[in-house]
Amino acid sequence: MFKKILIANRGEIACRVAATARRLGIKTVAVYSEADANAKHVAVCDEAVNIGPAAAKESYLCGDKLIAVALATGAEAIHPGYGFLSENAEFADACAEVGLAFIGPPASAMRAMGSKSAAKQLMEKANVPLVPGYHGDNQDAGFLQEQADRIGYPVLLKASAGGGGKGMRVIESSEAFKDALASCKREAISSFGDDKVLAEKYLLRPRHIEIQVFADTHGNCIYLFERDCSVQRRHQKVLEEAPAPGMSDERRKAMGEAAVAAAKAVGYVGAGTVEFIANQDGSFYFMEMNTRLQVEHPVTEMITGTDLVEWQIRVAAGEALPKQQSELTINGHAIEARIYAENPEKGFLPSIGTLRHLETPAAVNFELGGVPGHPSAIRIDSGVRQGDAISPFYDPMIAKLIVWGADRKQALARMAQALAQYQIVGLATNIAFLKRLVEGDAFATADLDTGLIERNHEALFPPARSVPVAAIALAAVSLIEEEKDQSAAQSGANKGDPWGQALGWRMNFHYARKLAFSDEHGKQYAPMLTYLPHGWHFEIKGLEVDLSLFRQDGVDLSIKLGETSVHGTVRRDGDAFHVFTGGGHFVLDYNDPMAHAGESEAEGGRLTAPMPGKVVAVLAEKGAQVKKGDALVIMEAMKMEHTISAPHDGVVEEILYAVGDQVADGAPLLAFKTAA
Ligand code: MV4
Repeated sequence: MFKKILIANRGEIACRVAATARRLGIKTVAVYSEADANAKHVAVCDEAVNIGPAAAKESYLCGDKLIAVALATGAEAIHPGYGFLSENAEFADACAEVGLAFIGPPASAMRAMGSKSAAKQLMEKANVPLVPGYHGDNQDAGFLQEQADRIGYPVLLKASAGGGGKGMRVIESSEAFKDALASCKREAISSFGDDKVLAEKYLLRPRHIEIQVFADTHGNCIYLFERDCSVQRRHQKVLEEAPAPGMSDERRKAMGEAAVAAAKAVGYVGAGTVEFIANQDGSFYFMEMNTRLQVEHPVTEMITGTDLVEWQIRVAAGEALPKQQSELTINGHAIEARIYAENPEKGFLPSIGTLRHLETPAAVNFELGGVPGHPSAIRIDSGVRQGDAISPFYDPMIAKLIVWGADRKQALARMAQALAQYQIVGLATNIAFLKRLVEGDAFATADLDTGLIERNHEALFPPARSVPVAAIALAAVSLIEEEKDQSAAQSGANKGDPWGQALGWRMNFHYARKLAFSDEHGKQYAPMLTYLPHGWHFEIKGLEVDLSLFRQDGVDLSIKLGETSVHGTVRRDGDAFHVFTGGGHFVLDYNDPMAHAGESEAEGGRLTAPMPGKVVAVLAEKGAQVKKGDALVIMEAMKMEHTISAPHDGVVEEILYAVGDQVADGAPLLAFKTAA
């Protein structure tokens, strides 16, 4: 067994690998870019070495640097994680050349699965089922059209070198074939430098079902059942679960054996995933093989009681697989949700920023975990902690939330509950979206296919709703209590002395207060609170009730609102009150009447970045007189350009960024003064 390994990755997967290595008594070497000097993966490893600038091309993707660090630190093996160099055959070869074990498959297996069409030809020989189609070398337009006519429409054209949905065209009829082929080839050559395409029968409402396989160097190859990853958005997986709903034992065995045949056909060793596309009737076809450990591997670990990273390390060290096929069984059901720093309301644009507050359901549900003989109910794999930043350089995943239940229904309920307990302040997240997804009928009834999110768009993107009264009351109580504490502290009163506290607020505040909040959509809320001996009289929009605070533990408040008791957490971030209650997260901006006292009433303001991105053009100069609608700054985000224009006639007072600068979501781009 290895004594020391280098982890050639960052974020949650680097932490995941380090956790297993530690458990096995293997020392770990972390590598990090300049952007990651204080990252969690650096802290959890035994040693850490800087490998260069933030851009992955100059750090995490530099195979030669990684190998040099491994040799210098005395590591015997390199774990590549997923992404970066994990499926790079040249890197695996380079490791072997200097005597380092690559904790992954042989380079030859990666190469064999690298080309979609060549892989499909190999699979055909190995009797792995393929979608009816043509995946040969003949690229003559007339010949391909004959093939498409033979397959029958709709036909799907795919770039042979592609993957992840790029370079695909659905063709509905023979008449449409020629133009679609030309357009598909243009995209293929510009995206992959190779215009080879393959043609297949286009499946309607397919499911994505993948099989985890594992092979060792002793000739053993087994499958660890399936994962259903049908719930995707633009080819990004959103929810993954194991086992696949509706899977029969026979079908599971057939898919498992097909996956093992696929792995054996390319001399596979280590952890791999064979992806199938399945029809609603259960018929299935080989899509591709991922020659790495996958993001969603924890759901398989939870239902099989295995540690796949341990298996990877043992296999790379030459040991036989820890279990045989007959020793593996499925226990319960597991679901994974990927929690991302992204904004579903803004087309899922990444949200860059700092995790100012991070409360995970693991802490809340701690007592559920660790029951002897049972998998823990909740697992969180994350590479970030409170206070860490999500930077624009890497994937904006915050965490993987994985829950286990005795059955799917229980797992689903636990997922909804865990999402309701997740509290993040500082950046936009997809948590509310995930919650709607797991609570929606389509997912609950397992009506799965790759179009689920698009088909349920209305339910998943409901119109903005008003902030509930309970959340407004929590924010109001939190604000008033905080001011009371401050004024008590300022007047030197003893916090434990009720007279000191009472005097504190009686001297400083009116008998009644009207507060002004606004929500993220600009909607105004103006609750009025009148002091009573044991609380307040609370009025908002015609509703009048008594309100009292009956328990406060830091940011956790319990209030009585009329006859109902309400519990919640209120976290203040500047003027923003983040209220977490009833599984929802509401942001109320406090319009503090004192905060702007003394400032002039000057009309003017700042224009802010609508999303994180890069400034690609500055079209106005400092001091320029501009007309309403004039383009001032152009930003690029997600490969699209966004123009920031003058909101009124006025003067550009200051430009705060230059071309090439990276800007965070909401950052002021320029100071602008509206013409009088
Ligand atoms: C298909 C298909 C329908 N019919 N092939 C998309 C990515 C690539 N790995 C394969 N993909 C598809 N191939 C045939 N013959 C539909 C998809 C597809 C898809 C597949 C898996 C998961 C999500 C998907 C979303 C859209 C389309």
